[in-house]
Amino acid sequence: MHVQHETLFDRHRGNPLLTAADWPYPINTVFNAGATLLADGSTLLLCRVEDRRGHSHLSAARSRNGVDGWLVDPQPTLVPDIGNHPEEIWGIEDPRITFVPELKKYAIMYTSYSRGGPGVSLAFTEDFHKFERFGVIMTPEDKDAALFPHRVGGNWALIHRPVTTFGAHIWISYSPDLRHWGSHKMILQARRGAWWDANKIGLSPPLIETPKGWLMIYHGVRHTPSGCLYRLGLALFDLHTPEKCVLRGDKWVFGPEAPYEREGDVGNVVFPCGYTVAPDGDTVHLYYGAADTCIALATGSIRHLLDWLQRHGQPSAVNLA
Ligand code: BMA
Repeated sequence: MHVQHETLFDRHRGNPLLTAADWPYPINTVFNAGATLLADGSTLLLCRVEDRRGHSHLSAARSRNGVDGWLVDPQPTLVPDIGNHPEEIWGIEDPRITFVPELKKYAIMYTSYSRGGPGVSLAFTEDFHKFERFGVIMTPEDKDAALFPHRVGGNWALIHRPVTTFGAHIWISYSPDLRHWGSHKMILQARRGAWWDANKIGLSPPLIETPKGWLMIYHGVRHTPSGCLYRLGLALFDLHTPEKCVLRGDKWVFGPEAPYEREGDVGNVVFPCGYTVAPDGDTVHLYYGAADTCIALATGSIRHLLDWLQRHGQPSAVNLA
């Protein structure tokens, strides 16, 4: 008997939702979009758009139902501002959006591709038309960052993924004012050897706040003789002490299978940067870049994800030794 693996995310039958053909101006590819619900209940994707130079900018696409009828901004929405921000010289990539009720603004953490490598930049917006840039908040090499929606123990908090000679692991940092960051702590470590998440992991979309804790969907990168494999795993962090990993699953839960995930500019990549939660408070719409070429949607249930972690997860301690 062949026992199937549990399916935690269902691909939308309309996938891919957005491709270069949907763009009002010539582009190479569109992928890795941040996502949020707007005040009127519609969905906004802030898409990473790569031009034919190889540089990326961000463009907004809006839809009533988050599935179809996308209206893409006629011009790029947020473009590198090289004059004021030389760190954006080779483009801006992979945005993660967090609505911050205290500020009544959306925070956007994105990768600024500088001569020194990728760093983490922060910008705020109220409407996705005008943006206020805070510049680089984590120096290269660092990426895969997202802000928490509210303060934790009085301080702002952010997840990010600095790269050191010791590997690419997930860290948390705190700030009193969103500009000065410290109290850095590694919170989730890449495994070693044959594991699907060996050597290099990173936050995928922003954390999902649940009564059980902060639910993290993270990517693991497996280097194979025919290239990298990007897959997703789950971890849960303590609600009040988010540096404490309460549960981590051993197995990946979503990986490249569909043709649009297998083939593209960078094949075998699923890379979500955003999600929205439906009015039922449980259904999560995960928007992901597929093969660095298009944007796709998979749907899951927060309850099922937590339930899976409860059954398959274990506490995971960081080992700095
Ligand atoms: C990562 C990021 C993502 C990209 C992925 C696969 O390092 O740069 O933007 O989707 O590689 O190429």
